[in-house]
Amino acid sequence: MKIEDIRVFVSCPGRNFVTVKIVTEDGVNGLGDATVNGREMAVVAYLEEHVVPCLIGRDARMIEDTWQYLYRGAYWRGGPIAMAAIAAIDMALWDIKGKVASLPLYQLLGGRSRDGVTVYVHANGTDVDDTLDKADDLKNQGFKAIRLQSAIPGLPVTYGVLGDKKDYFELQGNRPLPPEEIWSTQKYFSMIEGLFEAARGRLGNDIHLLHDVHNRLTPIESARLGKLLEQYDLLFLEDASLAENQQSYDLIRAHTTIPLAIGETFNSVWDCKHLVENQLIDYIRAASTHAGGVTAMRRIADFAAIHNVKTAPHGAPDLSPVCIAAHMHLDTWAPNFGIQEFVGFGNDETRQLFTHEMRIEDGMVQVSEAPGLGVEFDEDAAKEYPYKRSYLPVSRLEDGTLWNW
Ligand code: GCO
Ligand code: MG
Repeated sequence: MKIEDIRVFVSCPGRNFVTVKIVTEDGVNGLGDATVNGREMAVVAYLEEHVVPCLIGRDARMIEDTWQYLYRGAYWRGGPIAMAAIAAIDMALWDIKGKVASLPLYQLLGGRSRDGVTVYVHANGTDVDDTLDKADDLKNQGFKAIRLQSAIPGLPVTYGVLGDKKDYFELQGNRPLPPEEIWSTQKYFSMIEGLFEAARGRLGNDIHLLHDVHNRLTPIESARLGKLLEQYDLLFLEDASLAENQQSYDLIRAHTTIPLAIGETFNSVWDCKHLVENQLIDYIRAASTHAGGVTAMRRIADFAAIHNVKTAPHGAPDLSPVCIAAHMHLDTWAPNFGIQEFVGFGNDETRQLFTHEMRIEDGMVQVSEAPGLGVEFDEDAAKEYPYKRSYLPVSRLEDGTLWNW
């Protein structure tokens, strides 16, 4: 079963998605997601110039060997661009294998381990009351876990807070140059405990609460935050501090029992090694698109399992429905699955380009039973939504110093 053609599409149904389609000589096709937010065209060049020519004519059934060929076989290993390219090829080959076997991906991985995929959704508001109004609404819709983010008083904008924008697509889809945002740790600390105190008062204890710091704190500040929020029983604290220096988490862990989660920008199992091996985190949040596809996610999940770490894959709107489907299959299978981040299946335009049968029931996503990933991509409709350059914002301290993402 030879690979006959590999096509790369960049479409912007509100925000950019890089989609790979592999076609075999037997006419079976598979889809992969290679979207790297704000760096989309770098992945396209990597794929078209350095990956596609090497794969034409290879056996589409050899998923593992193709993964090793692209990763181990390259002198310049790893990094987000190369790993997104490998990821998309890998997802598409798993999609093809599922279609050939007439089985949904989760069945190929080992079958179902649970009834459905419990998700955490986002409530973000312009102040504490607004955030909790939104959280209340999500709770009433049946969601069991909610991530709370509130605008920081005294700062002009807060990352991830929608303000007057109707959704993440409107917020993030059209920034031809990176906007600059201001961060103040002091102002953040003046509101964050109040948000969770009010949340427990209003939402009760029968709901999981989460919070994302987006790496804005130093390790000792994260330790302080963990201690402050411990009493509000968070499911986890996400991206408290950067883990470029993975030992930073030794320090955070030494001070607080708050469960810790990280990994949405990790590119391989090596990025998780110290954190997982030393049980410094409780949830690993790697994403299929950025860590090297289904093959890599399976390896990370198994590695995490033997160290009592659960999986909680990234689910932001810059992951296309192809990646979301891959996650739902992995989550349905992984024995050590924890929770899945979920922001819906995209705006109307995205749902027109990517069709699937995933559905939400009682705070859980039910994966599609269609063979492979269970997503179809409308190539013709995609032409109506061409690529538009768009960046994430840049963060500075109040004195102008460039700060962490
Ligand atoms: C999340 C993430 C996103 C990221 C985005 C960057 O947990 O949802 O932190 O908000 O910032 O995916 O591309
Ligand atoms: Mg995050």
